[in-house]
Amino acid sequence: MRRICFIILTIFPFLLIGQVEHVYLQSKMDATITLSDGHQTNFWGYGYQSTNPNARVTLPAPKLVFEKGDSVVIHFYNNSPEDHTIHLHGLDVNQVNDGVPSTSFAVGSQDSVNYSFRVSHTGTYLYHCHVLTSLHLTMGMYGMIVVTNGDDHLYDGGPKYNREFDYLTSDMKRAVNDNPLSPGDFFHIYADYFMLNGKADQQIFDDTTLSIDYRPADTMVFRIGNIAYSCTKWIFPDELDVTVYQSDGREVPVSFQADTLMVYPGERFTAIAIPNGIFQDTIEVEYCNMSDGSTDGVNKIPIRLDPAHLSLEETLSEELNPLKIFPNPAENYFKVEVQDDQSKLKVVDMQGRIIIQKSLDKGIQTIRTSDLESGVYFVFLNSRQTQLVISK
Ligand SMILES: [Cu+2]
Repeated sequence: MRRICFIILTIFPFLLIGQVEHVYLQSKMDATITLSDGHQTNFWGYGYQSTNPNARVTLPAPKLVFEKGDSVVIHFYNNSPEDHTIHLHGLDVNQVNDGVPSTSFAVGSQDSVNYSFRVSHTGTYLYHCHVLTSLHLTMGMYGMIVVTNGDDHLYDGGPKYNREFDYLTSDMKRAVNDNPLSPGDFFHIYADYFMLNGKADQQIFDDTTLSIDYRPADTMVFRIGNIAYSCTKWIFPDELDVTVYQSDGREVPVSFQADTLMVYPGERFTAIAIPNGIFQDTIEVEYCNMSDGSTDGVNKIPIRLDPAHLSLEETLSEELNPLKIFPNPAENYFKVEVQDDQSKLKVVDMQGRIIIQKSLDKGIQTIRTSDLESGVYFVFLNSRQTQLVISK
């Protein structure tokens, strides 16, 4: 009877509060990953449970997305020969569901357990294995957890957004991943390979889910988590206004603008980014060694105007005539390809006044528009013409 009362008291709040979300994860230790230089190495990880025995685990693990107020049950099957856990990093869970083996329990080979908790705060969180943590982290057992407000606000009364970009930085010591059965002194991991959502270097440019194709009216949320041994320094371009609203799953007392943002191991930030011009650039992420502060690696996230936005402009322009200018909308300059020496270029405003008049030689020429006010203009190059939008 006492046991039944205990179960009712434990289970009942879950039935009452919010949606109950069930997630089915498994762990495996037989996966491989191709690094940015083509080298193939091993990783261990989490993936969704599947009836397919060849189902893969991923690096990072699947991103788990919940809504504030949800009750969550993670059904975890350890489909590997060693112990693992799921530590719910930063979430408000009780001790038995926290995945630290010494204070809750380890999950043995081929065992299944449930982790139950309620997500009470919006924000950016992590999960990772907490068995021999340094070894199991370099091997890849981590993922991100996002708790949304269930609408287009960051949190009740917080800013609205229309785009979301989630970035999890991590690293590995390649020699350990190459030979995890002889990890050596794995209490002293010195990472030498640095990742963003499991990708590095050119792989990031090749992955369209990582690059940022913005539209001028976008308000983007950046969710940034760091599960690396290194601290990371995020350097944002001038044309991006970045404001930090949440740190480690709580609203900061006063939101603050950030040109750069340091994210230490285990830290998470949620920020809003708004483009303040038309530009093409990168966000630079430096990986800094926690022992001596040296920069051991750099990854870059490309950011540019949505090509769909550009091609629409270009398509409209093409229908009228073949003159192309770039960028358009422009701020302080645009570029035009001139086919003949001594070509005549004119920029005319909506009232028909000639604002710029030049003779240009063959080649790609840059036309300064710093003196032009925001608005619509026409650009004539000899007999061809197109529309120019100045946006400042
Ligand atoms: Cu593990």
